[in-house]
Amino acid sequence: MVTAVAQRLASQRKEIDDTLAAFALSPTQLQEVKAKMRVELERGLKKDSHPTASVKMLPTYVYRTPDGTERGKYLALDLGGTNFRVLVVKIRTGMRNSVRMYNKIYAIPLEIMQGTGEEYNMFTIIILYKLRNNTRLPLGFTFSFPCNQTGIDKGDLVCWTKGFKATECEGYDVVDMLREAIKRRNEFDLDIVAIVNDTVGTMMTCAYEDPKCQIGLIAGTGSNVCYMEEMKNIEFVEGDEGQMCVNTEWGGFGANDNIEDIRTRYDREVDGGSLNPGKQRFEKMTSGMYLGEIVRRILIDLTKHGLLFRGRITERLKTKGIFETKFLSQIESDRLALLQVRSILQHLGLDSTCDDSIIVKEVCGAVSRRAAQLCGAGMAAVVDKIRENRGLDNLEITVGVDGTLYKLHPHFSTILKDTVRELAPNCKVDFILSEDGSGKGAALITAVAQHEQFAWIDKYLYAMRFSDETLRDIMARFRREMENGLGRDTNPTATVKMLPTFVRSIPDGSEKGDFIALDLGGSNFRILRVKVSHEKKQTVQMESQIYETPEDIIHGSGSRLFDHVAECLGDFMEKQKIKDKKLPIGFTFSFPCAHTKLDEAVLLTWTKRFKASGVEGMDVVKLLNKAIKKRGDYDADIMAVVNDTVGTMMTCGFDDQRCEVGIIIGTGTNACYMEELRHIDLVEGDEGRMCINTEWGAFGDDGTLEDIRTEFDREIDRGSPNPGKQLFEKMVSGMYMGELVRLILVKMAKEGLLFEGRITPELLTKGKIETKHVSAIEKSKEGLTKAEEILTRLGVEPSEDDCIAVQHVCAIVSFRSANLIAATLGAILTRLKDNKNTPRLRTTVGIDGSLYKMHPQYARRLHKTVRRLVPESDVRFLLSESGSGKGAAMVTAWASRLTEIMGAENSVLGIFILIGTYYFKL
Ligand code: 0WK
Ligand code: 0WK
Ligand code: BGC
Ligand code: BGC
Repeated sequence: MVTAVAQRLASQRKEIDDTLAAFALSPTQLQEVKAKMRVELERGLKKDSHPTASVKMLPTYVYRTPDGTERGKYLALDLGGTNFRVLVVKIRTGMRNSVRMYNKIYAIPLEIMQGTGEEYNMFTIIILYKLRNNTRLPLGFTFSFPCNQTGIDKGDLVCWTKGFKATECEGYDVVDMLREAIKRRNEFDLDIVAIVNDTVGTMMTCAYEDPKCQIGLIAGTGSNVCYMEEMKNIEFVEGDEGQMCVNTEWGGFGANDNIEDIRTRYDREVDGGSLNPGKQRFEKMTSGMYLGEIVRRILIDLTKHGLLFRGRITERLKTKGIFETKFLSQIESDRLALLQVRSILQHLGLDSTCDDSIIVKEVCGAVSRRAAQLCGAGMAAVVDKIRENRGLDNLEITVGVDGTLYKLHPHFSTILKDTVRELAPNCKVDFILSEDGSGKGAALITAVAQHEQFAWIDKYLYAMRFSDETLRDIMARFRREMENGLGRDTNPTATVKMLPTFVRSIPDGSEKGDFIALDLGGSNFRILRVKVSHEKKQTVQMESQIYETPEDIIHGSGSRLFDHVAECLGDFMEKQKIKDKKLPIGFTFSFPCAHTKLDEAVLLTWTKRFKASGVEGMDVVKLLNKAIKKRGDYDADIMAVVNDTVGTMMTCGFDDQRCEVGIIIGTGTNACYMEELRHIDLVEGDEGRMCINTEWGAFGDDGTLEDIRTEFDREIDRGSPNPGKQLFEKMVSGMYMGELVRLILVKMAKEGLLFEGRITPELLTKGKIETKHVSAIEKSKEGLTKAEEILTRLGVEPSEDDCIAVQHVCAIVSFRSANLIAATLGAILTRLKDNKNTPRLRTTVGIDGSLYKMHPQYARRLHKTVRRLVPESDVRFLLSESGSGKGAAMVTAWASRLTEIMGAENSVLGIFILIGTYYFKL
């Protein structure tokens, strides 16, 4: 009896061993697998055999691993593994580990994975739409399927694998499909810069931490490897220099029946029952999508033979896919007692004995062990290839790994590593797990690609990109110009005129009254009524009206110009029913004026579009008073003339007492700040401060910026109403930025770099590209669409790449402007810091101007560069909401009080007030 039971058990044991023996690969067999894999790697690389190779060796157009220079913010899509993830990745340069990520995981319904291509694309878009605020970011698309790439952002899907089978996708460019679908939906724009395989994303993610990482392995739902191959070995891709990452797609290994000797009938059954029979044979022996299914089929077989579960095959056991690979990982875990194995089997509707559990564990072990060994053999082929590529006896290299099977299975990684060590003894191979997934890697590739994509433009316009070192040099140069302007001896020849404004402080809250403010010189001529009152707290009411300043007026005679101003003022006072009143007027006149006092300002030179004759060298207050007198229908008292920078500083100073700098970045550009009176040689007195109008627009008029001015800047200047003047302004301000871009595009088109060399009369027309177009093209969502619209209007029939390139050209030109202004502002800030002799400057900068306000990225770029150039400062940037009119009224209030005081000089009360004010104000 006993012998019969023992015999039965022994034969059962033998039957089980025989079944599992097919999964036990001998070292020889593994060596053979390694050798065959190696042959397939080579066949995949060769021009002739590539088309028929089972291991496809697909080029990825990724030429290097990260070098730490990558930076920027990117969107990443990660599709094809267990989860569909969307990420926003922020990469900062300098410290190697500075990558911030925000991600969201979405489940992909089966009906999408196996529906139509349209449905699958729509699904992707709906997810992206949820992130529409970020869609302006360049996108790196991790697409974990075999793609025939012809560029970093071009890839035809060779075939679906794993659980995907969406129709009308295979053979099509995945990026184009998504772009088309987005266009059709027309809800947001997307700049897909790169498509990468998950192995490549994983390699890049890990290489960011370990530069030795040159291989990416996925052991997850699917199985695949990529590595950095020598360009000269990739025969079907042009070029012999350097390296390119190759996506092996080793999942296809065996398609030419060369591993039939080790494939078991269970493998064939699984293949037969899969979505893609005959394909991905190696993957079906090694990856998480199939291991569970292999086990299930073995269990069925053993059960059929009465070797398991008392020969009872339950419905559930017959259910395909019921035995997931995660159960393997659980069952094989050493920490799991047999009882727990039984409860897993219970959960699968299998009533098992302890023996059953042991056998199931064995089966799982056999299947997963083989999978790990096969991957190890494949990996050994890859590392040996790399070692030989480099002509080394010994290779040290790192493999970046990801995938649930590798991460969750208790033994998979160890067996894999052991196999590699045995089969590639000359290679010391480290494995690092990708903590962050391939999304980070995709963002790094996007950063590199974007750099590459724009590298030719960056090279072309390298003269417009400045390192911080250059910016600091420009800062020092401007600082010197400031000192020249302030010095009595040097001022006459200084280019940066540092004009005293006779404004001695910012508002202190005591201002009150009813004023008129004229605001001339920016893009609009505005007249304002400003009422400052003190009920509970100081409040300001403003009413304003914008008036035309027609071309013929600003280019005509000075008297016509001031007649026009006087006429508009009359019209405004009419509408305000104050023609009978003589309200104090503050005149914002946005041009360089030499003041002798607040209400005496001689125009030094016209800038921007203004060219009215007979005004330069004249006191503009006198000219305006004369025009008003000539009318005789109302009386006015011009109490102060202020530059728009001063008006802006005063307007912002009304809300923030720390404000001591005013900047305009609009049609023109300029800055003022509060300087110590003792440093202003041209003005008497040493006590207190006075606001200086720097007129930084003229920086460089003496040639100090020739080394950074480009041919485009010179062309702008040549075509301007004031050649040789305002050279700094012409490099940075709104009046010229659009034209700068146009000139660059003309040259690039002439050299065939854009629009296939198409040059149209519109493109050749001065002023056809305005700065508002530059802002629109750099706008978040619809930037590229705007580019297409604007370029189409110029008749150049732009391609998608043309639009992206033009957007980058706009970015370079506007970035240069923000950087240069950050440098000159930096000089003012360091001067304020030195004046105050403080280790850390805390100050507020009031800003206005259409370029700063309208351009989507300008403010952020300016703030960032200023903080980098002047780290020892806390600078608040305060946008002037109400324009400089309010500020002009503040100055007028002060001027009026001064006049009152001067007027009362003769009266006793007057003297007391004078003393009082002196101590608290001046
Ligand atoms: C995480 C990566 C993803 C990859 C996945 C593979 O971010 O790109 O596809 O690993 O592992 P799986 O999810 O298929 O197990
Ligand atoms: C609005 C101010 C005005 C200034 C203008 C500059 O009220 O004084 O001249 O900003 O910006 P722009 O209009 O030249 O863009
Ligand atoms: C795909 C590969 C992918 C791998 C891992 C395979 O099915 O063909 O492109 O890298 O799965 O996700
Ligand atoms: C003028 C400045 C003015 C600036 C901004 C420049 O062209 O010279 O006085 O502040 O434009 O409007």
